[in-house]
Amino acid sequence: MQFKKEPQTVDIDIYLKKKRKLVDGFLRSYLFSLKRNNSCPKYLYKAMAYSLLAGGKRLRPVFAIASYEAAGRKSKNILPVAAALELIHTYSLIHDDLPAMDNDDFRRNKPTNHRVFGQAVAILAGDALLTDAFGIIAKALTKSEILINIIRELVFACGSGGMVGGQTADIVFEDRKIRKKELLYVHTHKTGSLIRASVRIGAIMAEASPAALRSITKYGEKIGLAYQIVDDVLNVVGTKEELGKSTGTDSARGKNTYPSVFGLEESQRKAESLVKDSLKSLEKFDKKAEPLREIAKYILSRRN
Ligand code: GRG
Repeated sequence: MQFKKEPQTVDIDIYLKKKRKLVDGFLRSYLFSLKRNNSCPKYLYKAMAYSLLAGGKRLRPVFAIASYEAAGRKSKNILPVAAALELIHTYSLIHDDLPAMDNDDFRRNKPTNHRVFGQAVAILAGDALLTDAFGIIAKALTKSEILINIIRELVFACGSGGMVGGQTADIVFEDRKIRKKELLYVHTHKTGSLIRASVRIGAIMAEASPAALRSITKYGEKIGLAYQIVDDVLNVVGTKEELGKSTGTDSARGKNTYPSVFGLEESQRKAESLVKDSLKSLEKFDKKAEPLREIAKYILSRRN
């Protein structure tokens, strides 16, 4: 989709690069501390580091940082919390790729974790990343009531009523015709809930007003759904080289996706309309929300 070219206050490519560098720096220091304290078995450490440093886009941490900035804060205190979101996301990808789930051989342009380390270690690496994420958050420099709210957000977003619920529904609904309401549940939970939580956590950490938090939540809901619709579309029209993972896998597995239910064009239209809505929800924000706005547009044009 082409948005009207307006004078850009933020170069989104530079912004994303800068924030990814910060997140990567934190992830490396976290891995270094695992290595140094000797209580994490070397093989487990290697499996965790393999997937964590495989070169993801770091979008969930960037969402949290951009939302924190949109709500008026600039301190580095958000960084550990933001990076912890990447641990959770990476855990979900490792488990999602397992033979019992999507059975994928490639992720982030590399063989999947279980293909390198075996299923048992891959499962455990995912478990360790998920658990350590909460350990990192518990040490974040913020008020204890804010910490509790952040943890509550994540439990809600990742647990049975969030990401794991969405993933379960996705698997249970495979190979049967799905209702549109069920497809919406899968997408908003499997992918949308962690993205929604990422922007909410940035705003909560910035102590945003209730009205600002509501607007950012709306942005997160729209953009979270748009993200998975675009992912579905790319699974059909993308290339393995660009995406770093196999394509055409959804239809081969009989998965219910936006293109399989609505067709490609309608799916693309829905993603565009969700991005428009997400931008609308930020109307009351000033230029500090420009990165959030630009990320929303980037999502429609992404090729990986
Ligand atoms: C609890 C056993 C158990 C499993 C949980 C929750 C879960 C498994 C899987 C999550 C579902 C999932 C992987 C959804 C797809 C979301 C998605 C679009 C992934 C790709 O994210 P990107 O594009 O990838 O941000 P990079 O590689 O850039 O991080």
